Amino acid sequence: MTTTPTNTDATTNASASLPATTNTTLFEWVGEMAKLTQPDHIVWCDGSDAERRRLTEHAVATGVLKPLDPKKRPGCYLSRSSPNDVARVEHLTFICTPTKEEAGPTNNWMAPADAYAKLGKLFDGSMKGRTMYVVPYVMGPVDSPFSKVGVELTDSVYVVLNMRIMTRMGRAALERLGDSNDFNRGVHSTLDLDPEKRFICHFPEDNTIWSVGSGYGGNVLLGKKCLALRIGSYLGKKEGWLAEHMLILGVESPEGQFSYVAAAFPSACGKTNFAMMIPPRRFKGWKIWTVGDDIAWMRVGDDGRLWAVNPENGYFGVAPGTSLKSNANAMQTTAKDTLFTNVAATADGDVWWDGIDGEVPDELTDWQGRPWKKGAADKASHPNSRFTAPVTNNPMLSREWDNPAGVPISAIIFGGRRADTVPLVLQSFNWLHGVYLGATLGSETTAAATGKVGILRRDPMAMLPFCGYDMGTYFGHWLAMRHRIQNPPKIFLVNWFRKDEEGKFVWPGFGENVRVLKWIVDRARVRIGGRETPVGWVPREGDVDLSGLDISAERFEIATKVSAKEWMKELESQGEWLASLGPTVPAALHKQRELLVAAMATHPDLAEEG
Ligand code: OXD
Ligand code: MN
Repeated sequence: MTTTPTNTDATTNASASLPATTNTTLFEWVGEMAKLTQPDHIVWCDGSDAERRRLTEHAVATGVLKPLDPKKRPGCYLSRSSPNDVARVEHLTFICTPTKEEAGPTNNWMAPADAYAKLGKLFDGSMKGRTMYVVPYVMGPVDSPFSKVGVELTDSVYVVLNMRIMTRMGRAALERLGDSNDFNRGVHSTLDLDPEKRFICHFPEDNTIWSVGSGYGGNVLLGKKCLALRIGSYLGKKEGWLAEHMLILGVESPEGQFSYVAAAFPSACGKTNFAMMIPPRRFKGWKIWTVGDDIAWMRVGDDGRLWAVNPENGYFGVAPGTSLKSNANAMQTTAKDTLFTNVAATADGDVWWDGIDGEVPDELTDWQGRPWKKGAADKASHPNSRFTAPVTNNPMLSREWDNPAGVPISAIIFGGRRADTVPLVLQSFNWLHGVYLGATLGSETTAAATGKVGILRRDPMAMLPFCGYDMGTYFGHWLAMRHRIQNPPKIFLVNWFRKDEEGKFVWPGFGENVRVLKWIVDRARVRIGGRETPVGWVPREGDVDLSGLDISAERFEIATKVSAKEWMKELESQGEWLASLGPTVPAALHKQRELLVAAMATHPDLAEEG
């Protein structure tokens, strides 16, 4: 079945716009999917401004988007999702590899034939009376060998407009694809948003993603979590690179020296804020440049170093908590040409969310479009409300962000939210130990995420919901990468969230984290000291520049303390975690743990701490 490049598609009776390609594999697939979903119209997206204006007008006319005040938020719109469709749905997300073992114990699995049959039934006629948009896109700089092409077929104009911000979308993608059949095949149909008919299925062997029954970001903007991470990690294993849930930033020293780091934090640990961090005034001359805030694709360069690109073109960030204090660059980034989802609206045509600067207004329209009064029990903005903003709005966007070669990574940082045990910063002894720190990464839940506070959830490399294959095999791939990287980045663990005995945060966080980042970069360049502990290197008091910061030597010691007692407990829990992942966890990681236990067990502190 082919869709021919004519104005009426002979095979489906759908009217079709003219595609700018002669790729017959692509036509055949679009035709096949159109035959299944039966749209009234097929629109090939070209990514032009005229198209954006036309689709935005259509979205406004049909109530999908609400324009905001053009003076307060030029080019900005608000969208409200169905109240039952406000977040990623991990329990409805499946990896459809031929065997369950390939998906591993941390993923939901469905046999590919069963998944195609089940979702095929849901897709059958699902676009009747609707338009199918053909959205070609590139993840990564258009001319980069790192990059991948995807095509998403969707019946949601909201998806098209978001994909236009989040990816390099349209004609450039078709040009890059040419006549190749190497593209990700994504199909998305909104259906009636019944959660019983909601599935996000990944077919790594077919480079295919099928998503039904949702209209929410992470489930339907298929380039992001689905392609760039789940399918990406699978391709990375196959092709010898890494697709990671990591921000990428550049640190510029007062002397103008640049160092690049990649960092993985589980959701809700302030990744976007870290990627856009503004150093405190006392750290004059230091600048942080954002390369990416969520995903890093990393390959070994000809020089034997690890090079990273950000495959995305926009930020799909959590709005609540974003303010001038926590992230002034994000505030500027979202000042124009931004799509907001599920935030509250003010009477004068602006947006509002919990934690934004200024007084809470007396009255708002809440994220469900209902009148809201100050002091009401329900939140006006949904805790997972979002902004979709182009990277080019970011005043601190790295000039390297679109470099086809990427940026050379000097340090990899893993971080979580831990009230105890994990020091402010810890440097691994070597790559294997660093991979161990990533594999056992954990973070404590916040109320926003689960309703329960302080439960430790292991989230290896922050990839638990995003690894497209078996976790133990993924660790093996990380270890194997060491043999390809002659000059590997140093690996660190950080924790901004340690508390004292009274439950107060020990470290001020936010922009002050640049002090830790400086130590990390200096360690990576082997030009600053540290103290060796049985579980890694930590800074001594004089190693971190604390000038102008009101933190006593005692508190810095609490922040960087490695307690033998806490670590013995931690190592035991890490052992249980690794065991729970089954037989594919590399023996080297188990051995690494045994070494750490042995080193800790003989540590004199253990006796002292009692
Ligand atoms: C995200 C996430 O939305 O990690 O980026 O949950
Ligand atoms: Mn993320």
